[in-house]
Amino acid sequence: MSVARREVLGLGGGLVAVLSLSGRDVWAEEVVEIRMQGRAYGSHAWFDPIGLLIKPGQMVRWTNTNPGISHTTTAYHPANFGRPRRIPERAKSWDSDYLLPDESFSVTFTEQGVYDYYCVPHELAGMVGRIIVGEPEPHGGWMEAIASGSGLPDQTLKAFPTVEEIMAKRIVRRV
Ligand SMILES: [Cu+2]
Repeated sequence: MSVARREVLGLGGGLVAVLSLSGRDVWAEEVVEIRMQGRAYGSHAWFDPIGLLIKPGQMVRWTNTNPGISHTTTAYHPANFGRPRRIPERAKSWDSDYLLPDESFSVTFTEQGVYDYYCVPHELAGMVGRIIVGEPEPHGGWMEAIASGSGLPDQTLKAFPTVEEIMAKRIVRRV
């Protein structure tokens, strides 16, 4: 009896979660969730959603929902393995280090702009993400930095959703 009830509640919860992922509601959430997912053996791995538009002061929480596989959320920043900076100049870098299944890592975003990040073991498999905070000016320095794409492998660059797509949809998913 209690098991059945839990299943029903679980279904309902899933429905609510899907609805709350609609673009309009993400602005109302205090914490926005990104799931780290993948297939067995790491042959394919991704962040869901891959693109996100949030307001300054909102928190993003990554959770590894991939059984048996570890992931990271790591900002493109010289502080992380000397990678090129692809976050706003005044923003703080982050690196979750390896998250085991069911572990989470959170970042609160205060500086406006575009933030690109990746998963250390799955960057070449296209496991990257882009978060836009606020409404960045179209001619700001960050836009040029993103456009130049210096120092990233082609297959990684191709995986990012465009700034325009994120601005239009607020949430971009690839699955
Ligand atoms: Cu990964």
